[in-house]
Amino acid sequence: MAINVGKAHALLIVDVQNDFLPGGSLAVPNGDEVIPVLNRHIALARSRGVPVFASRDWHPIDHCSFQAQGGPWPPHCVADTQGAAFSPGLELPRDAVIISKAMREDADAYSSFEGTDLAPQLRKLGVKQLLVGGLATDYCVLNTVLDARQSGFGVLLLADAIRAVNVKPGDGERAERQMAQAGAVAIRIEDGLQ
Ligand code: VGL
Ligand code: ZN
Repeated sequence: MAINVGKAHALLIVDVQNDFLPGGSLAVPNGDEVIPVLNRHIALARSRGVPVFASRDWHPIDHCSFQAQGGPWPPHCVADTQGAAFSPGLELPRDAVIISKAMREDADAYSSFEGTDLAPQLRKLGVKQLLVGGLATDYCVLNTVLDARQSGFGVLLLADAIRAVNVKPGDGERAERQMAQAGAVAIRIEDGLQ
């Protein structure tokens, strides 16, 4: 299954931030394993002139999703902290478009489309299909992919460049099934994107 990457594609890297990586406050198990795979996709995207988008969870210090406010999560990805920074190992191009989300204290947003201008930016560039990878499979990747499909974008899910939190065992696999049901096509690096 050779897949030609080019016009009408964009690469969307979801939340590859220090707090979601080993040692971070909300570490996704093996989250760091997505980085070398994503770097290969970044290199391919750059060689084809494919735009690269990177979303980030960008919370205020008293965000409603934090346990102190009754939310489910430890504090993570507080805006302008080291924990919210992209992994230094991720080779983001200088002209990558950064999409910040969940910036309001009273609302969470797992999807990179929610409360952002991602969809209009993609449409303006003529993007029809997204290559999506990052963290975490069962939260922000899942919701981003479902919104992408609802917004009419095709999705190639980079299945070897995602990892799950798995609060409940099997959450990641369930999320992958849900994305497939919504029409996302799972691909792996060995499928030979070119
Ligand atoms: C995420 C939990 C809380 C994610 C963000 O990026 O998947 N997960 N906030
Ligand atoms: Zn969050």
